[in-house]
Amino acid sequence: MLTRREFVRMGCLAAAGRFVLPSGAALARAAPAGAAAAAAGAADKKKYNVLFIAVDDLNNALGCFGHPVVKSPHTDRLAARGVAFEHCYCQFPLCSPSRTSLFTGLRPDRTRVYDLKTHFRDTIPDVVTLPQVFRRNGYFAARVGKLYHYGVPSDIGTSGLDDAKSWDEVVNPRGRDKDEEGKVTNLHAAVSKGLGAALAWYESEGADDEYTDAKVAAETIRLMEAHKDKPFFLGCGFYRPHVPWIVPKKYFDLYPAPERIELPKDPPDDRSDIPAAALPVKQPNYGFSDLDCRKATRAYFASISYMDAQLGRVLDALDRLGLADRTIVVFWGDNGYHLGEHGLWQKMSLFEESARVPLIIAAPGAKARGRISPRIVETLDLYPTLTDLCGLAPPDGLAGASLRPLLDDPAAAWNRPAYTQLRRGAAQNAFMGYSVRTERWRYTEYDGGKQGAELYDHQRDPRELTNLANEPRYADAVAEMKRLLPAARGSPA
Ligand SMILES: [Ca+2]
Ligand SMILES: [Ca+2]
Repeated sequence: MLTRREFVRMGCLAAAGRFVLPSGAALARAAPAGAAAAAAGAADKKKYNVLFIAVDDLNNALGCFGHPVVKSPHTDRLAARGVAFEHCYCQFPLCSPSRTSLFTGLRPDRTRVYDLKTHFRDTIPDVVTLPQVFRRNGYFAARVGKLYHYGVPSDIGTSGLDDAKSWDEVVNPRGRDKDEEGKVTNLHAAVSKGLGAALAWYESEGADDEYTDAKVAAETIRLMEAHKDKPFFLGCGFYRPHVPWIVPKKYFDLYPAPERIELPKDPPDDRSDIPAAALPVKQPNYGFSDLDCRKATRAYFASISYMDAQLGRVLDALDRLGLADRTIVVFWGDNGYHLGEHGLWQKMSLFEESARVPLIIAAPGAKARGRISPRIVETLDLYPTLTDLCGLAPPDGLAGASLRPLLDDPAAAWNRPAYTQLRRGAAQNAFMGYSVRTERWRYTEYDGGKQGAELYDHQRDPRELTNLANEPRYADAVAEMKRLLPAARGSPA
């Protein structure tokens, strides 16, 4: 008997022409132990290209993960070619700290980048980034759009907080959306929040190819065409679904009227067991009406579908150029995104919706196709994964692990937890929150527990509605998770 979610997931992958097993749990039972190790042993030393696709503020609302409403046919098509990780976590639910951790392979307490201003070349000047390793091995490395941090939408068209050592060439597209920022419906207009942090959208009238993400796709395709005959590491950084949600109207029209968009149905007392430090915004849903929340959700979904269509153009070009069988395609999000769970929006929480990000890896030569991995992985695992798949020597001290065994057997034995942290408060009053996620539990402590702790049982409570941290009968689980927590800080420098 399949759940609805599994059915949806099977349908979208089957539609893409791939056989898929119904769920990670079923895969775990079906996969013989040791298969992964044997497959991993057959290392292919061929030089693969890497197409590294970053998507800003994308959560797991995607067809390939069983979302009942969102239309993402091209992301689903990519998932059908490889392994989709439904439990991948960012190391810090904010653009710059997350991306810095991913590109250096180090945890935030090693990079010491916790905000949107600090550059890692000021804190760890000699670190060798992921694209740098490829450059040093003769690859052409280039970036189109947002790979390292930059402010969206303010820095669109600039290099933002880029790292010159990482790239041979950079392209900073700028599209019609930049010229239409004044036309948005802005729910935060009254509090004059910057447009990069406001819930704001516009059902634009332009053609698909006029917007920044279409130009990201076009420039990525141009670079693939120009460099198809030698190994490349090509970063393709999409901007949507980061706000402002300015995309063509036809993508809004893919979705039901706002009145029919569903909001999370949390119990009224949900917040009663949540420590204040866990909530980035105290007022539930910023005080916005249900209808406005539904409109915002619809605009987020429309932006996903627009980004997805641009991804489709890049994937088409990959096939047209005959690059698909020698290019590793990685598709990742830098942080999750709340759409009203616990009354929260956007990011900067340690709840599942903010800490979890989509990750899809389609690697030629890997054994699994169109499968979902239930294992717990981290975005900083991408660095050792790609050096492993491409046969390059990684620098010492990376915090992650190669996901290669899971690309051959998505349910292979895997016992690594995921860590996500954030910083609350300003200057002297700042403190950290650390969260550790295993397949069963999420445990979070703020200021070493002084500002609260949370334990959620994902076997019974995947929406994290009941905090068990103070329940005596869960003392053993709390103790076990506390034992894992110190590793969140990473190994000493
Ligand atoms: Ca982001
Ligand atoms: Ca609760």
